[in-house]
Amino acid sequence: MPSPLLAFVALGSNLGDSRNLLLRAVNRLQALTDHPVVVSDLMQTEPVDCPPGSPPFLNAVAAIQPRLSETPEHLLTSLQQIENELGRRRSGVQNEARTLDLDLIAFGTEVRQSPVLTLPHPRAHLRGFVLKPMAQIAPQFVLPGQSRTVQELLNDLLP
Ligand code: PH2
Ligand code: MG
Ligand code: MG
Repeated sequence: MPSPLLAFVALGSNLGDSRNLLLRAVNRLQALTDHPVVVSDLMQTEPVDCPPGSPPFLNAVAAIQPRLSETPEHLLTSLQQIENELGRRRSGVQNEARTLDLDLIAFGTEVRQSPVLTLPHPRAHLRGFVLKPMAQIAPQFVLPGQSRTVQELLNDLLP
């Protein structure tokens, strides 16, 4: 069997009841696909590039098998809708504490460079808080444009 096309979504929260918010977000992701969502453990991580004093994050990565009609742009819109419905408010401060952040990391082999969407996520391959949970569910996945697997990228980050 050829491997199915998968989209990867990074989940993050460092405001409010983060565990509950991430679990509710996973439930909402399940409504976007006809196949079971695969989710990593929820992992507590230190804030990276956030304002001083930012609370720790709870992060996870989910893999979904998009419906045949699904596009990266439409999936992104659905993710933003879930963020908003679960209480995301934006003040304009970069990387401020947030109830829920849903980032589209990859959509199969799709590559995008548009004002609304960059695929794969431009910093995913550098971020332990993405690579560690992603390595749990898709260690052999190669992000488009990378030559190393997610597990290898994670190993490179570890001391
Ligand atoms: N998200 C960011 C910036 N920094 N740090 C951690 N640990 N987890 C995140 O999800 C995160 C971050 C931008 O969205
Ligand atoms: Mg983010
Ligand atoms: Mg985001």
